[in-house]
Amino acid sequence: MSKHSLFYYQACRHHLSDLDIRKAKDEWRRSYYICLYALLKNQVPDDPCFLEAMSWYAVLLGIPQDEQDSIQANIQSSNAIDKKQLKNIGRSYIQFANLLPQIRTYKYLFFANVLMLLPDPKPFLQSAAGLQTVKELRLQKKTVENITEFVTAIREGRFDAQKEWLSKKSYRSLRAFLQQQQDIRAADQRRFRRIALVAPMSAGKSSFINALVGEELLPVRNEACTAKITEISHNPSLDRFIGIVEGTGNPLAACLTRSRVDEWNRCAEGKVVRIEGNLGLGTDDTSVTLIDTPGPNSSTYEEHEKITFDFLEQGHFDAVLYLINATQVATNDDKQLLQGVLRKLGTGKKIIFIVNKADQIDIDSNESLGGLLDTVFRYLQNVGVEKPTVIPSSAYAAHLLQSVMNKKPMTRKEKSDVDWIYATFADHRYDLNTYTLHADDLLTEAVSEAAGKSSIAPELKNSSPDDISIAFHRTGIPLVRRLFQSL
Ligand SMILES: Nc1nc2c(ncn2[C@@H]2O[C@H](COP(=O)(O)OP(=O)(O)OP(=O)(O)O)[C@@H](O)[C@H]2O)c(=O)[nH]1
Ligand SMILES: [Mg+2]
Repeated sequence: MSKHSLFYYQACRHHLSDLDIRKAKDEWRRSYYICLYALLKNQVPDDPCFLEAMSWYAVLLGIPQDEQDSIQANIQSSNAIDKKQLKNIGRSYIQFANLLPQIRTYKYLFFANVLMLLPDPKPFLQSAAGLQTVKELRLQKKTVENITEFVTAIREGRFDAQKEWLSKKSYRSLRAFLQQQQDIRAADQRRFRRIALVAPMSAGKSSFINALVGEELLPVRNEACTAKITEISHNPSLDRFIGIVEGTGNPLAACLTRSRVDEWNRCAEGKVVRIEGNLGLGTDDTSVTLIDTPGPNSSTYEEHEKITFDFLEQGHFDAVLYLINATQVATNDDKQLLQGVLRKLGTGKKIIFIVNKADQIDIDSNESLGGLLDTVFRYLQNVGVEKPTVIPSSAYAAHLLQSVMNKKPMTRKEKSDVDWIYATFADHRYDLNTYTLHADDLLTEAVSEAAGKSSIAPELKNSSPDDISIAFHRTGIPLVRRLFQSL
C-alpha cells in the first residue's frame, strides 16, 4: 500500500465544490493546477495516491484530460518550477460584492492548498521550491506562519483557534477548507449502523445495494461476482463516491466508478473495499454502512465461503438483511448459510428477510406472491426463526424504474426489459408492500407509509413520471430505505 494512501484518502474526502478558484477564468485555473502539480510532485514523486488526488483536482479545476497529460509530461521533463505560472497565481483581481469592487487574490488559498496536500509540510517550507513559492507569491513571513498554523490546526481538529485570524478579509477563501474539515469531522462522529447483506450467490445482494443507493456502483453478474467484503458508508458531505482498498498497492479512487470497483473486486490483492458517498439513508444523527458480502456457495471460488464466514465470525455488524432468491426458496445451500448466520447473530442483532426477484413470479400463470410469502414464512419457521420480518422486493425493477426517472443510459437488454417491468408493476397485484410480513411494531409505520405511496392508483394507465414513481414505490426498495430510519 502506498505510504500516503490514508492521507490522500482524507484529502479526497473534501468536496471542494465551493473553492473560490473554481470560478476563476481558464488561464488562472490552469496556472493553479500546473503549480499545484509541480510543487507537490517535487515532494511526493510517483505516489499513486497523490496522482489520484491530482486527477480529482484536475476535474474540479476543469482541466481536460489531454491538457492534464501534456502538463504532466512537461513537468516530468523539467523539475524547475514555472515562475510565470506562480506569478499568475500571485496576481490580484477585482470582484464585485454587493456592487462594490473588492481586491482579491488566490495566492493564500493556493499556498494553504499546497500545504493541505503535503503529508509533511515542513520539508517543503524549507526547500528551494518552497522558498521560491513564498517569494513569487510575495507572501509575508507572518502570512506563511499563519497559513502553516491554520493547516496544522485544522488537521488536528482545532477548529475554534482559527476563528479570529480567519476573519481577516484576505483569508476568506481559506474558510472553505475549515468548513469542509468540520463537515468531515461531523460525518465521522455520527453513529454508524452496520447492515450486512448476506445470501447465496446471485440472490441479488449487490443489485439490492445499488437499488437502495440509486447508483450503479457495485458490479452485478449472473454468476459468482462479489469477491471481497465491500463496505459503503453514508457521508452526507460528499457529492460523489470515493473508495479505498485495504491491503493493496494502488488503492484509492477520488471519483469512484463501477468499472473501478469491478477492477478492485477482480484483483487478487486487497481484502476489504471501503466506499463512501451520500447514500441519503439514515437519520440526522445515525448513519448507515451497507456491507456487501460474497455469496459463499460458489464451487468455482471456494474462498468466497471463507471470506463471508470470517466476516460473520468477527461479528462487526449490527443487523443483517438476509436475501432469499424468490426463484430458489429453501434450497440446501440457503438453509446451510442461514443456519450459519443465525448461529453468529447473537442477541440484540436484527435480521430482516428480503425475498428478492419477486418480479419473476408470474401471477397470470397461477403463481402467487402471497403463496410465495407463505412458503418463505414456513421455511423460516422451520429453520428456527419464530416471527420473521419478510419483505418482498425487486432490485432489478427498482433499478430500471430509477434509470427511467433519472434519465440514465440503459443497455439494449435493459431498454427491452423496462417495458415488461413497468407493465408488471403497473398492476397493483405486484404492489410488494402489501405482502410484507412484519412482527415488529416499529415496522408498521414504515409499511403503511410506503403502501400509501404505492397504492395511490391501482392500475397505472400510462407511463407518466407520476405513474413510474408509483411503480417504483411498489418494488420494496423505498420501503427498505424508509426502514433504515428505525433499524
Ligand atoms: N429478475 C431479477 N433479477 C435480479 C434481481 N436482482 C438481481 N437480479 C439479477 O441477478 C443476478 C445476480 O445479481 P447480483 O446482484 O450480482 O447477485 P449477488 O447476490 O450480489 O451475487 P454474488 O455477488 O455472486 O454473491 C444479476 O444478473 C442481476 O441482474 C431482481 O430483483 N429481479
Ligand atoms: Mg454481489
